[in-house]
Amino acid sequence: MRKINIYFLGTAGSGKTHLLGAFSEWLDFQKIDHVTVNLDPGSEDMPYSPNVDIRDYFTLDDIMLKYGVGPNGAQILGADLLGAEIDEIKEEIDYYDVPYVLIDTPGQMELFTLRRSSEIIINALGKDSVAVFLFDPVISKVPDGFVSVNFLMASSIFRLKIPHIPVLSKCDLLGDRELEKIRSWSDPDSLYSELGTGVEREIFYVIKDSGLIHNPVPVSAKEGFGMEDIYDKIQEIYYGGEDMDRILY
Ligand SMILES: Nc1nc2c(ncn2[C@@H]2O[C@H](COP(=O)(O)OP(=O)(O)OP(=O)(O)O)[C@@H](O)[C@H]2O)c(=O)[nH]1
Ligand SMILES: [Mg+2]
Repeated sequence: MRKINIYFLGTAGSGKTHLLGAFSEWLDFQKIDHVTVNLDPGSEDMPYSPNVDIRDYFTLDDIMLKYGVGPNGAQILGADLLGAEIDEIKEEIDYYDVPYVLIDTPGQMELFTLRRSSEIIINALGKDSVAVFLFDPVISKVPDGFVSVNFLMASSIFRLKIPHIPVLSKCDLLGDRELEKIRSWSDPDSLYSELGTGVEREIFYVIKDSGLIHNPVPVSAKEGFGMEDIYDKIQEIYYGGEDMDRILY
């Protein structure tokens, strides 16, 4: 069966783990088969029980003990060790004959996006891959924060070379007016009028010309909304006959 890998990516605490859990519940409800994979060795108190779990191989505590490093060093080593375990993880995933693989990534996104192991993982698990990229609402509700997260997503696209679906997570925390404002920023002119002068405007011209500004899909793991939108976007990307380059950039 064709498997589509769905990576949940975003800044620390943006809601990756809970969104994966909510999306998995929604798929269960729709009777759509899938498998959940946790690639975060530091994960605790998860809202779902992963079918495949990197913590069965090692945890951050194991790494700190074994290599005598602190929590930050352990995160970096953990990201690199992930790449070394990927063949066994793939074997575990392949045991399930399902169309969707939901993959939780380590807390700090740069551990996944900027280190070489991500390339090894994506290549090993298969080219039918998509990233659900979370915009943290607390960061994204101010114009320069919104632009900065767009740059982070651009860097993730640049690095991973897979289609990205931008989502605005934890939308239940935003008021209607805040949400409306964020949505209005998909129109560059509206964003321009809210940015400061100087370097902010210089950067604005870069992103306006490159088409880097994306309008994230509002979702909430807590209230369970937006799941169908994520699913529809994945269908569009993989079964809509779109040109992949156009979707990527
Ligand atoms: N109100 C609200 N809170 C949420 C939602 N999703 C996640 N949270 C909370 O946000 C915090 C972080 O959520 P996680 O899902 O652990 O985020 P993460 O990106 O996986 O975090 P790390 O892996 O630690 O970087 C937790 O306290 C969650 O309860 C949501 O949809 N609404
Ligand atoms: Mg997490």
